[in-house]
Amino acid sequence: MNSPVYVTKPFLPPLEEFNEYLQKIWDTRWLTNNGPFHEELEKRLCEYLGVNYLSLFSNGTLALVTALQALRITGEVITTPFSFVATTHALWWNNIKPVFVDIDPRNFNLDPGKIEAAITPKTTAILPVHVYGNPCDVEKIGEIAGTYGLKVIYDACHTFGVTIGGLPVINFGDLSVMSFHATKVFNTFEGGAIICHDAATKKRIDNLKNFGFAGETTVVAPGINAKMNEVQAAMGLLQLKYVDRAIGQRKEIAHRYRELFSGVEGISVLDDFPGIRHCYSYFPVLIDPSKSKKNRNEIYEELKRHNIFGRRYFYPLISQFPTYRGIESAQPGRMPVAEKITEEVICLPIFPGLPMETVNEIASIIQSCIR
Ligand code: T4K
Repeated sequence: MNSPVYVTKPFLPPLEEFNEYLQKIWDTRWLTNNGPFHEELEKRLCEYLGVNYLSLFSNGTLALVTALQALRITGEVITTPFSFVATTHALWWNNIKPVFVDIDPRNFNLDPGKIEAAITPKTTAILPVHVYGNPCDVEKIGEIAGTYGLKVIYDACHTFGVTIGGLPVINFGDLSVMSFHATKVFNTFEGGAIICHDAATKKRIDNLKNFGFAGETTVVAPGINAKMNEVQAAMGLLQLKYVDRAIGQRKEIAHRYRELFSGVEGISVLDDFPGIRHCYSYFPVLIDPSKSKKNRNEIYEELKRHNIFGRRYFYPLISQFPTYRGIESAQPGRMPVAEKITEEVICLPIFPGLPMETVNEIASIIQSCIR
């Protein structure tokens, strides 16, 4: 490959269109703190995503930290080790103990069958992740939460416009948190959001992201500065115009990879799940070392030699990082599925504009490593 091919490449709208928005920002001198583009984007995203209440954030991590504060989560929270480290960091920033539970081999999400055994009197919530945009078993998780009186906050940072039987996945649970980082399906350079179910909760979240201010002279909580600015919001408004097309292109790429890998022993892919509208944010494949000439790490290196930069999302597991490995639930051998998947997974390049010839080439390099 002449120029590097990364796991993703942010979609950007035509610069002329963005300039029109910038001109308005220059004219009004309204740069942040609930500016007109911020207000419009909240409204437009609610419409697009099919939700009633959404608060924009400067990034997904601060949205996660704030979501936990908004519900006053304390003690222990059950979560997955198979995610980006920000999921667990958000607990740490709130002085909450993460309790890691294994994942389901079918979708790599928190395994609901293993949650109950991890509940203690200190457990207050469950923080699952819809990894790669594939929905968790929201019904079962909801049932467990109901039985034990736990809150559910979904890390929905990989989902955009994903639906289950026509219902937005981000409407399940008490809160859902999204990321609009540059590497995501829908990006505002950096950005994020919390989705909630009622106006009072939105108000609390909006206060928390603005230092805890509830009006000009009252501070009701030790909030943080996590506001989305007008340049980010303008980018979001423009991205909305193109996002369906972008998801369509991702879908074509995912389908092509699947075709190319179908029937190849040693490599497995996740298929589309029935009844789900996917957003194809990542394209993970698993390399079975017992059936492949080269293992995942060797394939990762081989791709790099061809100037192709897949990523081992999520390796190592969060529970294996030095900062978290001392926790009881993180001990080796306790999460056999996650420990296996993290050694076998590699996410391949997928983004709008990735040429199909490149997809073919990536698949053929991998196939030559397997047989
Ligand atoms: N929860 C979950 C489940 C998440 O996945 C994330 C973020 C969060 C929470 C937190 O949300 P944020 O606070 O980030 O909004 C990236 C992203 O930085 C991170 O947002 C994302 N998850 C994570 C899965 O991936 P890195 O360290 O892999 O990023 P980086 O800089 O290596 O970028 C990956 C590739 O993308 C590069 O090799 C090239 C390409 N790229 C990247 C950027 C930033 C571009 O072409 N242009 C760019 O501007 O973490």
